[in-house]
Parts: sequence; C-alpha cells; structure tokens
Amino acid sequence: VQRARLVLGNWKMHGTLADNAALLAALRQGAGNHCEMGVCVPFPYLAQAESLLKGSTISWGAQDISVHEKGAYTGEVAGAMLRDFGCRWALAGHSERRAMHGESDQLVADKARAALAVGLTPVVCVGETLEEREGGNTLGVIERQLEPVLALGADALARLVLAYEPVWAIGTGRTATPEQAQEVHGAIRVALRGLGVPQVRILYGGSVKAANAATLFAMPDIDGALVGGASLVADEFLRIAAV
Ligand code: G2H
Repeated sequence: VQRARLVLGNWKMHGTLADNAALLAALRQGAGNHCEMGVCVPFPYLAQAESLLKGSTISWGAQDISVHEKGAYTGEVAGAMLRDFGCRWALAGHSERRAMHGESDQLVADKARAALAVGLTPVVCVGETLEEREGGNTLGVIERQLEPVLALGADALARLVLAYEPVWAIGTGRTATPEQAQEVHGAIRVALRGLGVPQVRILYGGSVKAANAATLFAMPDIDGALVGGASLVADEFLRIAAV
C-alpha cells in the first residue's frame, strides 16, 4: 500500500506573533519540493497560522482537542472551533499531556473520535518511557495505549494518523535508532493490517532533525515524522520535509 510521507511540526508552548510570522513566512517561501507538511501551533496562534498559510501547501492544526462538543468546560477547546480556524490536524495524547495532564488511553481515543466527528485528522501519539523500555515492556505498553484507539474501528482508523514517540527520546537529543523505531512501527503495522487498514500512516517522533530524518524515513514502516524542537527552525524543518 502506498503511504504518502507526512512531516508535522509540534511547536509545543513556543512562539510569539512576531517569531511565528517570520517562521511561517519562511516555511511558505521555502515550500516547494517537500512532502505533505503541517504545523501544530498553540491555540492562540491558529488564526495567525490560518491567515499566513492559507492557499499554501502547508496545513495547520492544534496540539489538543476537547472530547466535548460544547458546554461548561472552562479552558477546553472544541473540535468545531478548530475547524472554524481551518485546522486539518489535532494531536491527541502527546506524551506530555499523558504525563502532565493525566490523559488516559481511553480519553486519548475519545479525543481522536471527537476530532474525526468534525472532520479533523487526529494524530494519536503513543510511546513508552525509559523505565518501560528497560523493563522489556515496550510493545506491551504500545498495545495497551492503542487498544481503545483500535477499538474505534477500521473506518475511523483509515482517517487518522498514528505517531510513535518514545518518551525517552523526546527533547532529549537521544533519538531511537531507526531499527528501534522500526521494531515498534512494524508491530503497529501488523495490528493495523489485521484490522484491514495497512494504509494508516505511522509517524516517528522524538528528536528528529535534518541529520537523522533520512535514515528514519528509510525504514519500511516509518511514514514521516512529528517534529518538536526542529520544527521551530524553518530551514531545519524544511530540510526534514525535503528528505
Ligand atoms: C516529541 C517531539 C514532537 P522533539 O515530543 O512531538 O518533540 O522533536 O523536540 O523531541
């Protein structure tokens, strides 16, 4: 099955109006010979991303989404609001949200469902901690995290993107080797194939940069990257998307 490469930036809690304007202009300008590409920006900057990226080949999205449609949920942002700002993507279950905001595997799957319900593409993140890896539990953890997501069914799965981000490789400068990443991506692919959706894209995330992207992308089941730190530097991010 043909899977088009996808490179998404995750700005996390970085940016100012001025810095973003420069970064987005540089991305727009540099966009040409690259794969499908998007940026997930902090909520307040969605309007800016929309105005500066509209009509370009670069899409944009959010880093989180509420499971609720609307109502008394102070501080939450609904999928329909994201759609109002032209979003294509919504990250769900980034490890920082799982770890710091107690997001459960089920909640993450519910967020994916909420995104799909309004026509957004959820990017569901999974990944083990160093302790879990060293305890030999990597695949078990991934399986547990994915269980409620796979339970959404083939139709839903066909419309989402998965991201494998080993927690120990995030922002640490320590990247999983291509072989380590492929082992997990390959196991996820087997599960997806079993459900009849081998075409689901699986991104790798965790200290991806221009210098290591090509070897990661050379692995058979790595379909692109979710890029944090390196997505804040236009030239670096563009080089990753041009591999
Ligand atoms: C993993 C990744 C982006 P970084 O969190 O989601 O961040 O590339 O900075 O490790």
